[in-house]
Amino acid sequence: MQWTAQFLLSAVSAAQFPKAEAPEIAFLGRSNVGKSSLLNALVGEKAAKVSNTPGRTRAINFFLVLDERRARKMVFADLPGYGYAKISKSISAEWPAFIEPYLAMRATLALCICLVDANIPPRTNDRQLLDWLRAAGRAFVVVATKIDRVSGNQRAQSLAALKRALEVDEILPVSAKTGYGIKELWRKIGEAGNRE
Ligand SMILES: Nc1nc2c(ncn2[C@@H]2O[C@H](COP(=O)(O)OP(=O)(O)O)[C@@H](O)[C@H]2O)c(=O)[nH]1
Ligand SMILES: [Mg+2]
Repeated sequence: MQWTAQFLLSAVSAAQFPKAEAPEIAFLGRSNVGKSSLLNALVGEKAAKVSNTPGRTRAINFFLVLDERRARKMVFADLPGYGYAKISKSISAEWPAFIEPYLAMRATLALCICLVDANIPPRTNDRQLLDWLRAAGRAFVVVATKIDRVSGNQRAQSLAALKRALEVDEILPVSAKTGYGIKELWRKIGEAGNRE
C-alpha cells in the first residue's frame, strides 16, 4: 500500500497536541539516531525535516498519514531526541516535561518505535527508555538504524549486543538510506494500528 504524510503541527505542550482520533505511532530515540529519516522512508517522501544540527527539536511533530484511498488514517509523532546534552544522567533530565505524560496518557498511542543506532554500542539512556515503557505497559518495537553502515559480518554481532543490553527478544535492522527492513516495520505498524 502507498502512504502519504502531511505535517499537522508542532507541539511544545500537552495543550497543543492534536485531537486524539487515530492510531498513533511514536518515534523515539537519541538525537541524530535517524528518527526523521525513518519516518520519511516509511512514507516515501520528505515529510519530516532531517537535521544536520542534532538536539534542536524540543517539540513533538505530528504527521497525518493516509493510505492512497484515504480509507485508513494514522498519526506519526516525531518526538524530541534525548542524549544530546553530554552532562545529563537520565533521559528525563533533559527531556521536555510533557514527553513522559504524553507517553503515559496519550489514549491513541498504539506503538512506540524505539530507535537505536546499529553503529553505536548500547547506551544507558536507551535502556532507561525501554524500562520506562515496559513499566508503563506500552507496546514498543526496537529498530537498529543505519544498518547500511554496518558490514555484513558485523551485523549479527552488533544486533546481538544491542539485544542483550536492552533485554529485548527482537531488534529490527533498518536503513532509511537503502529501504532495508522498511516492509517489516510497516507490518508491525499495521498490526498495532489494527489493534486500536
Ligand atoms: N547511512 C545512513 N544515514 C542515515 C540513516 N538514517 C539517518 N541517517 C543520517 O543521520 C543523520 C540524522 O538523521 P535524522 O533523521 O535527522 O535523525 P533524528 O535527529 O533522530 O531525527 C542525518 O545526517 C541522516 O542523513 C540511514 O539509514 N543510513
Ligand atoms: Mg529529527
